[in-house]
Amino acid sequence: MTDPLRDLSADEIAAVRAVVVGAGLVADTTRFVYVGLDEPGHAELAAPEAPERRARVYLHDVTSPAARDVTVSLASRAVLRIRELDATVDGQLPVLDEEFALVERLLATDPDWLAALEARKLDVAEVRVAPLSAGVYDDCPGEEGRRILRGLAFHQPHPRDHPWAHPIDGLVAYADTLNRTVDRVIDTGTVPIPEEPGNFDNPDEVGPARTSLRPIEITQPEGPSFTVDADRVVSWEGWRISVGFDAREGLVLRRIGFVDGGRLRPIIHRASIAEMVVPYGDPSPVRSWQNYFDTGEYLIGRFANPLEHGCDCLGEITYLDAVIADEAGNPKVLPNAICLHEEDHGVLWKHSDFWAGSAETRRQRRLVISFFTTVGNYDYGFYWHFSLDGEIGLEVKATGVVFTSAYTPDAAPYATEVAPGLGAPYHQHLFSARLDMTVDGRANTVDEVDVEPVALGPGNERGNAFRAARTTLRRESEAQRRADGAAGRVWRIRNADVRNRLGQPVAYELRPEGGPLLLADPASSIAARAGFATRSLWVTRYDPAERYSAGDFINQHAGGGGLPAYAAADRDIDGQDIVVWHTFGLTHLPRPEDWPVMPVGRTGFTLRPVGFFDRNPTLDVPGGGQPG
Ligand SMILES: [Cu+2]
Repeated sequence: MTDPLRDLSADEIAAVRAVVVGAGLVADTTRFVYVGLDEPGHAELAAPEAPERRARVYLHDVTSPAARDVTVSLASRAVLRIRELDATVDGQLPVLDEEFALVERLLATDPDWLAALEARKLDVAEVRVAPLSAGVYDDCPGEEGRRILRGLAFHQPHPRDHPWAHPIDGLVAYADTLNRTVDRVIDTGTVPIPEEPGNFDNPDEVGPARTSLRPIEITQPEGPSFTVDADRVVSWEGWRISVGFDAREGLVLRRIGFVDGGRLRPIIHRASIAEMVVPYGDPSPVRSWQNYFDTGEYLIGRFANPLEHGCDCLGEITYLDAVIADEAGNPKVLPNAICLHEEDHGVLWKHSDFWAGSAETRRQRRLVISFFTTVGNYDYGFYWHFSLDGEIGLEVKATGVVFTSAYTPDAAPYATEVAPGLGAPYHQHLFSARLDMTVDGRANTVDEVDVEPVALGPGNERGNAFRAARTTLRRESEAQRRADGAAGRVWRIRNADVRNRLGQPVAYELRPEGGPLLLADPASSIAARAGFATRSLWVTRYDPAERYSAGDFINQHAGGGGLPAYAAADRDIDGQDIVVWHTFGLTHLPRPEDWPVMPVGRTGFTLRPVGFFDRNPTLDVPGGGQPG
């Protein structure tokens, strides 16, 4: 049987388009904002008959407020459901590709905008405008129900110049992309434009390339140790992982399991980054609205980079293409979007024994499944790691160009001067991992485990005692937790019905980095819109409709959706089919070293087996450096 969870094929995307067109839902002005698999839920997958193959389609009209969330059956070639979206309640569908250039074009003929540029002695032809999601603000009256993007401007003196080096501060414009009008131009006064260029790709500016680096070659003469089958199931050293890709979430890994004692043991049914947000911390009136939900507002998957061998990935690489829909609803191949490779990861275990005279070392390896995406000024790499010892990790790499401002005394508490007169406002990159857990089955329970000292007294006369305090999170209201590095806090996802040889419940442990959560005030607009980012951990009862951490529709949505709404039901999560959601991220105080292009900053989390195996599962890894 073909995999019911496989990505939509190019043929299926074409069929979805034909069904939607046949149903009369598509005019010349209709755009396919998103087309993706409407995944069969757990109950459907468990049923004896094969689940219905469905797609979900977001349709937007570029000339009217009509927006639809459509479900299509590929089996019956029919529209199953149409949800008409109400912009005043649901907000707007994600930002379109074609809107990226639109804001700049609308502004180029606006008298107020031209006057503001004139006052700064700037030629409009040399001014680039970043098309930025608007958010929802009480002090922007009249925007409700309309499709708004805000624009911040940069000077580009020549076509190869990186405009980020030359922010035109004190100026912002709000545009209505549906009515193609400029709502407001706010000019708080001329601020000197930083002049030093930031062209990291120009040898005349950065100097000649160093010649001291000698080649590193990674060779695997017998090829990698993994295989990928026709359904994109990767098999590697016990691991089984189905690799999927979605225009919104990017990489989606499904049915992650480990073959142990000849038996495939499930661990995670589905893992993805269900949302991410980049809130900025500068209260300047021209940019205090800056918050980008790169996943829900821009759809990071569709901007996946074509990866290049020798640059993005080194060694023996397997690339997979991804297929998404373009804005006309036609299939579009993203070549080399996904990279698979196996890498050496230092020492796995080692011991030289004083008594037994043994001296053994084994090397760690990991399987890496990754993709890179570019959203505006930033580039993000998402690297899932699977190790020989059963550990799962996600490392997110943030690189690219920091968003910039003019560096002024007012900005000083909220930005770093990264080049003369050039500021980089403080901001956060907060990610939400959705982990549909199936540790040896669907019935899972989460325990919070802290280490805590024991008071000196009877039974602890020397005061050396400390213990692990376990608290079972029994309901959704109890499962909205913050990381606590000082307590070594972890969350153990266990299966109470399955025990290891020691009688302990089998478990995987989520180990957070414990960086800052959302720093914006709880009463702020962004705190309502990014409620997920106010907690490190959420656990919810599985519901196939609960897919996205900030809700289905994010762009200009007033907030309250996603995790806070899902968890409001306060369902029982003890020994149930549960989903674990983890917020993690970077709080970025830019450095001069982050300019003019930022060395990769890293964040992520790990999931580690705890009593999942009966003992160290890597005793059979051969020594001597290389097998054979
Ligand atoms: Cu950053």
